[in-house]
Amino acid sequence: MTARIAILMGSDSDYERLEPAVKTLRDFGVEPQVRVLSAHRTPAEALAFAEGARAAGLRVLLCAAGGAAHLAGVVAAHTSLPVIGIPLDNPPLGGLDALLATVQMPGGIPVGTVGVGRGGPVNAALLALRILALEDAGLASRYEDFRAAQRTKVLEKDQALQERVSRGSRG
Ligand code: RP5
Repeated sequence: MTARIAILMGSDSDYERLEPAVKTLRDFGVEPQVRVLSAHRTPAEALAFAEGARAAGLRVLLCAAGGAAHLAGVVAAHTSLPVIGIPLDNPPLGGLDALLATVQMPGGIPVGTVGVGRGGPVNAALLALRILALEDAGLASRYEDFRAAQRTKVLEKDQALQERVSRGSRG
């Protein structure tokens, strides 16, 4: 089946932090295309990918990079598909450099940017799913199930924590 979501990363060293995004998409039955494409090291290939993405059937592009993270911006400059940037928390600046490079796009070339750290890749995947769900009723319904399950899980944790604290107060 043609992939609707691509996860692009600047280096294979980024992949470990992006596995939760792949897992999140798979949990919804959406298989992503996953590629290493660097704005700096393979600029011609990154550009060709971005230019061909819509015709290839892709609908949302997730672009992750650390350091001087130009991948999302360069890809967004060469496609009109929605691009979500995932700044990665590389040393020595802990992702601040990647965050600023990804989020501070010039007006006219939008890149939706998720947070640095553990939640970022998962939120990028969830945001991409929300976009696809606009025109996919089955996916929209699975997304509502996910929200309901998440709510139940948090309510259970709240209950468990209240019981734990009240046991502690009884000494
Ligand atoms: C960025 O440079 C990549 O996205 C990666 O986060 C960083 C370092 O890459 P490697 O030196 O580990 O290949 O383009």
